Amino acid sequence: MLTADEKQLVLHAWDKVQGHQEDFGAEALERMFTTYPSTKTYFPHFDLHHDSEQVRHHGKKVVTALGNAVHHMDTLSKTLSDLSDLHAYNLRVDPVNFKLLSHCFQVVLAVHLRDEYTPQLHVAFDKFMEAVCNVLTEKYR
Ligand code: HNI
Repeated sequence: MLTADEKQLVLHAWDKVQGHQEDFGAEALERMFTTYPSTKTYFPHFDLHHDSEQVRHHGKKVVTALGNAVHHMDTLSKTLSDLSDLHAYNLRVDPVNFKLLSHCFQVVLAVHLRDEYTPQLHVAFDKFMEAVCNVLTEKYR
């Protein structure tokens, strides 16, 4: 559970992501595909090369969904219900992969926010991503 202060930290930090959804999302995906190549198996229909339009477009969708979650942290299950259905019933992404993307997205934040990505923001963001991933995998069984 995020404390009220942690929620504020995440919400405030999101101002820095605003406007960079596509860049940050594409970078997080590229890091995930490069560092954990098995994640590429879910995207056989994508061009996964650097700067691929498909990856950029998908990255924007993922980060936009995260932004929606940031703004509805108290109702995450409801907010992410459709995405939870999609990942559990249609895509069947093995839940271990969510931690990998979550880690890669945090690396992107650390790289771009630099000194502003404090240990306090790091823990708050980690808890937020864990909450999102829990919702996205809660319908698996
Ligand atoms: Ni995920 C589609 C959000 C983790 C594989 N995913 C989406 C879409 C969003 C999304 C948004 C687009 C839905 C739509 O078009 O209606 N995915 C998220 C979020 C996370 C996440 C917020 C975790 C933080 N997805 C993952 C992971 C994998 C993954 C870890 C696999 C490694 N997602 C997919 C695939 C699709 C997808 C595959 C369909 C892509 C396509 O367009 O064909």
